Amino acid sequence: MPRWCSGRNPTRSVRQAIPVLAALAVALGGAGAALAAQPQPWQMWAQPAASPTMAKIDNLHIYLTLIMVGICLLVFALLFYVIRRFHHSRNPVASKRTHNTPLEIVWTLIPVLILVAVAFPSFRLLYFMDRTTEADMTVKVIGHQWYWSYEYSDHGGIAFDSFMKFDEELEPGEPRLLAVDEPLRVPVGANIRLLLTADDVLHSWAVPALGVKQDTVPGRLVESWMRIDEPGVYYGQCSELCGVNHAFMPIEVRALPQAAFDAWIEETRQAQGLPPADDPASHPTSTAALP
Ligand SMILES: [Cu+2]
Repeated sequence: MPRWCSGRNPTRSVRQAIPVLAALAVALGGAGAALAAQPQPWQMWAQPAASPTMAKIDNLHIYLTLIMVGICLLVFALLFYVIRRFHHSRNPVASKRTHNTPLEIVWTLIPVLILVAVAFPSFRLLYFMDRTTEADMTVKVIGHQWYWSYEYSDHGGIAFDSFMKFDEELEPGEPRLLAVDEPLRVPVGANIRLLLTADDVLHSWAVPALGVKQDTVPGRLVESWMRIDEPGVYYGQCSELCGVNHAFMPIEVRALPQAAFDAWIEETRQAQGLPPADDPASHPTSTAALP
């Protein structure tokens, strides 16, 4: 028996490793398949898409990965062919050829076509993500050091701050460092225009399952949008380094059925002493006329 395995039975070691590898495979596969709107242990892929934007991002990702795999296979195949075919034992006299016009045209045209095939779906998705022309409602998102504020300008001017919950405040099942005291509540199936800004430094409002990641810039109002297809809770985090507590200003979005959302709006409006939503005075900052 060689020294490197002295005292150990290699067959037994392999047998012992099988359950560990099987558990690892289940964990990796399960993480990809689990319906989650927050990071999972051993997660390998993106969170399941919960918005049309994220579904399109997933599709583009798969498309680009296939192109990359094809290019890698071609390059490796050429590399191995050259190593073998032009080894000095098979090709003792090297070629003196300096150029080959047809070959050079081909190896210029093919990359150009690949770049065009990448550019068109990329730009189409960029414009799709950019804004919605058919917004059902508008929410203003404001980044602060180190919390978020939300304003519902179409719903009587409801506004509140959203702070991370400390460990001792967490309800059972709520994720640490992601749950907040006042989540952003939105109705399911509505096109929600997001108007984002910051009042001190750069922040970034990012929710992976919704495919939204938008820098917020002091003094500028930038636009994005989302539509959530399923009721649920979707977590995100500030994604632009903004100071010492950058890691502690998470984002929690709750998608509610329309009736539950309306009830919450009414309850919050009364709690904040705001006029009814159908009162013209309740739209002081309405953005409904935006293009
Ligand atoms: Cu930050």
